Amino acid sequence: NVSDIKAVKNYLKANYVKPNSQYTGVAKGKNVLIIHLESFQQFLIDYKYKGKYVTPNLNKIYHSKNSLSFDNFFNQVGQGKTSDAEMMLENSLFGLQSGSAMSTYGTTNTFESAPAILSQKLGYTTAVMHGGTASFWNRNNAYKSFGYDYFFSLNYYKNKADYSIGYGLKDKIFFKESVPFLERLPQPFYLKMITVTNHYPYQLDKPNQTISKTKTGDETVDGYVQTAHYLDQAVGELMKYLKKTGLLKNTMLVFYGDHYGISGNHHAASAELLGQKTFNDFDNVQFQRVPLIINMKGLKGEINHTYGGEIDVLPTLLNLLGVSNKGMIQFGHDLLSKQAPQIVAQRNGDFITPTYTKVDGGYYDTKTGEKLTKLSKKQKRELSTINNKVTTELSLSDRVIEGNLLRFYKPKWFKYVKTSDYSYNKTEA
Ligand code: GP9
Ligand code: MN
Repeated sequence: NVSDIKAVKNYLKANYVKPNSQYTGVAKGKNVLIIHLESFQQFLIDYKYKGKYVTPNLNKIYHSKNSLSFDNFFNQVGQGKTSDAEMMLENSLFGLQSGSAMSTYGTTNTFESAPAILSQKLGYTTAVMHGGTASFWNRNNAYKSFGYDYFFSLNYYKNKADYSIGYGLKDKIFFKESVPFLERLPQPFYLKMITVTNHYPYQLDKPNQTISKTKTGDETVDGYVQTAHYLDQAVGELMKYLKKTGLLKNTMLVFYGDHYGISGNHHAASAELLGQKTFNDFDNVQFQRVPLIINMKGLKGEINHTYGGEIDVLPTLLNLLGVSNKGMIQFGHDLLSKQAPQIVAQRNGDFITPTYTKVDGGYYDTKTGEKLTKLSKKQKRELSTINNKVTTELSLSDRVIEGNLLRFYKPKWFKYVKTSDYSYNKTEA
């Protein structure tokens, strides 16, 4: 109820992190194209298998002088997987301890999401393109609550037997068939394109297997380099198109890996992929890092080592677009801020900071990977502060979602989204 939202507002106000004014508005008026790299892990960047780079296109974008590439960026999803990533990126609200927030609360909750903010503040046209079925993760309803103008799901695409694999259209076909929709999008647009081919168990038809499988003997791991390579080729084709059409000149690209691909149950295979003798829970946290790459013509790029996560993407993008998120209920902060707290909460209460990593209840030294068994008084104090912050933010975020608290509070300028204003199916009038 109303007093709950007051507690949330007071906490966020007290912990507000000032965005980096050097970057405020540098992307103002640009299109925003979010490219959701399904199950794409950071270790793939610059990774070679049998002397061949697995992801040459993304490597090039990662190292570009116009890219802000975050190499200490972590996924923070829970059981909601892709939908938790979407909930975080669109709202800077965490997914839930169990289940999918987007499925359970996406239809009925009030949100103040990226599409609504950008359309109300800056007149953006907003859209999602995804070669999967519209109802998966309740997207067809949640996107209306988020205020997306358009949602091009599988029923908008030409689909034939060998066009799809796993959860939807193969990425190269998806990107290619998205072109007519992209071309008709009024600018400036905020567009999210969701890929699927690089998804467990990483199957791919022979003609598309253009890099050999790894030989760890773990069949759900050995296909990963093939589907990652395929996704990278698809990204390469999309970049060619964006260059040819001039869209690269006026579009800020945001690539992110939504969560890990190889789960924590494949330590032996993961060790082999990395050429490591041992591989423990701490190694797995490093291994499951995902990339965040913000690429835009004219952007002063760098490899940015700030520790952050998916909860921080929206505040970072809003600052780049010149939109202040002051007074908004967002649990993340600008990753470019000099005051970034660098505490990356995990949905289960674990966390990563530049000094400490808490995983499965154990503490490690983030720099050395050494397990901390005897904690000094100072370490105990620091760790209890961090634990406190993590559990407080997760529980406040849960209260916002489970209590649907945004219906009690909005910034003055924000107009609540009416889901009945949106319809996505071609057949709907
Ligand atoms: C399906 C796809 C599922 O639309 O997004 O991805 P997942 O949540 O399983 O990673
Ligand atoms: Mn996913």
